[in-house]
Amino acid sequence: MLYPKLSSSRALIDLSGIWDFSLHHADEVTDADIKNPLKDPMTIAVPASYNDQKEGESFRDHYGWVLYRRSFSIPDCLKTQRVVLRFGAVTHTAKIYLNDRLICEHKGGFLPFEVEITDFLCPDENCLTVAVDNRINFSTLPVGSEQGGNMLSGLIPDLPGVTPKKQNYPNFDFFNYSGIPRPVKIYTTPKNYIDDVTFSYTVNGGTAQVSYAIETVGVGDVSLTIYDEDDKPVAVAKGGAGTFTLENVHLWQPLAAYLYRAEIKFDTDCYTEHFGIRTVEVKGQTFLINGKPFYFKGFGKHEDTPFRGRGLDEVANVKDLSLLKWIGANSFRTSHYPYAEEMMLLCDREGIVVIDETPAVGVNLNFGAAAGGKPQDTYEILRVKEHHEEVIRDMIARDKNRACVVMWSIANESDTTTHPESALSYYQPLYDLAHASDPQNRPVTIVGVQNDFTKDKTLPITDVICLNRYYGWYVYGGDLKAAQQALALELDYWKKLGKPLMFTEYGADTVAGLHAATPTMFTEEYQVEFYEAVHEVTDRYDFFIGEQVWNFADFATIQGIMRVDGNKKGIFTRDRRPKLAAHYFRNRWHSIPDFEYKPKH
Ligand code: GCB
Repeated sequence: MLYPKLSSSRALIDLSGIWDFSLHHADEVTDADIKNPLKDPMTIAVPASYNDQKEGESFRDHYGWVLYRRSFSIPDCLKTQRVVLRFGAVTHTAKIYLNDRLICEHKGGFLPFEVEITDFLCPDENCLTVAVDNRINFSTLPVGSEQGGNMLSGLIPDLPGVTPKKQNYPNFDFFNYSGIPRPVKIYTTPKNYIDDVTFSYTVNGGTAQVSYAIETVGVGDVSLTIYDEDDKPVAVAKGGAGTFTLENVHLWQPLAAYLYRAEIKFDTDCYTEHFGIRTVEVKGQTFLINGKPFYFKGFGKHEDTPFRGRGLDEVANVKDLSLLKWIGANSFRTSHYPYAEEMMLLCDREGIVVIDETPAVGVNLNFGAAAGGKPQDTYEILRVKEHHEEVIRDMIARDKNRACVVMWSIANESDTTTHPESALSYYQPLYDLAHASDPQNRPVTIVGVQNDFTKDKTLPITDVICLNRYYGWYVYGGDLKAAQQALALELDYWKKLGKPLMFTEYGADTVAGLHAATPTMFTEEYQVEFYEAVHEVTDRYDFFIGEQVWNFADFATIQGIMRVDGNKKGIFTRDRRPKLAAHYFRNRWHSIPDFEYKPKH
């Protein structure tokens, strides 16, 4: 799906601003709810999660539907065009009404969707209502517990006469921020229009052979001109699909981005797509970018800032990438859902390497909120398979042209060891689907939870073994010697598989400002010693090709006895102040090259 852009043939109207808003207390939204005026509407800012915009527990933790409403008019000069309403994301389920008529529904809180509204428009004012449901359960991604109990506090007791508040029970460790977190836009196109653009390529020496496919609707001729960063035309092509050659190709490199600009024309429509050229390949136990062994230095992140929750915050995005560079990092993972397109475009421009993750988190009924009692077969009980296929396809369709994306993560911390065969038969087709959906055929991974790895049949099918490991925190907390021994045992095991391995998470909760001469858990000194201890081990293994720390910054979670005002594993605080460990990493990462750290040369 194309990102909406202004061009000589397309207009773009941003509906960001203050909308009317109300909490809805019934299980369903009816036609009458839509036809009647909102009861005592509140003001709410879009785009942003709503939860932290007003006070009160019943507001922040609201369970179920909310209604957003605003009016708009379309300028007369655009009325001969095709008009499209587009949502960057609505979390988690959306029903879109225009002038009281249901025009679109969407499930899944982290990917864009759009609907053509040309024929539904009124001549003057139009009334747009967006109903949003934040309920999570066994059929949603991320997964919510249906048994009650949250990730961090275990099961809620069921006692006669006690009525616990109605709430979501996330089977994941981040706050269930809800609403309209990404921009709502209207764009127009001519009646004959460009619908999608895809690039893939091979690089041989200094020459790139680029294949392209332009999807169009209507009748007309397609042509494209490619410009370099000096605005010089370097290739032209005609027809809806084909190839062109780029001589002396300027590659997109980590931290040295280079983007070509494709000006695409179809009949009277024009669209501009920027794209970088770089190759990615897993070879033996190395991860090659542009043919050279790359070492991942960076973080798992969250879209999480004060007041906005998970709402698009472009200032925070720019700042975060600046801090990434300051600390010597080169990459991050979009844990645990696809991030806003604006962030992906920014990473393409800034040369930041991205592992792009679906919202498949909590696919694990023997861990967290859903755990309790005897071991269960997650894949027999959950009802997420089709939706999981959908988010893989949609994420790849959205981000396929982004040079910054070097690997797809199709899930975080699924249960792969309680019923190893069930997990394998669930994931093998999804892994194949991800490969088949990607025109650039990037590596595909499934991020593994700390478990009895010797039983795991799923992780070994992936291209890079990505592990979340908490030796020295959840396992052997406060005993870093034992943590090192256990970690070495595990790395010795994986080494024999013949694939590259990296950490996609490792970390220790740390309260900023808490110090101790003799380090203990939660102090800033312990966080530094934790990382020193882990690196002493991982640096010994050549097949260990990357370290992504958990987490870039402290972030909001549901309340629970394991979290003091959120998850505190950040290397930065939530307001982006460095903890002691940030200076440790700055030292370490600026002395580790992006390429050829492993295997050591
Ligand atoms: C994990 C999860 C992440 C949590 C983290 C933690 O393994 O993938 O979502 O926040 O552990 O801090 O416990």
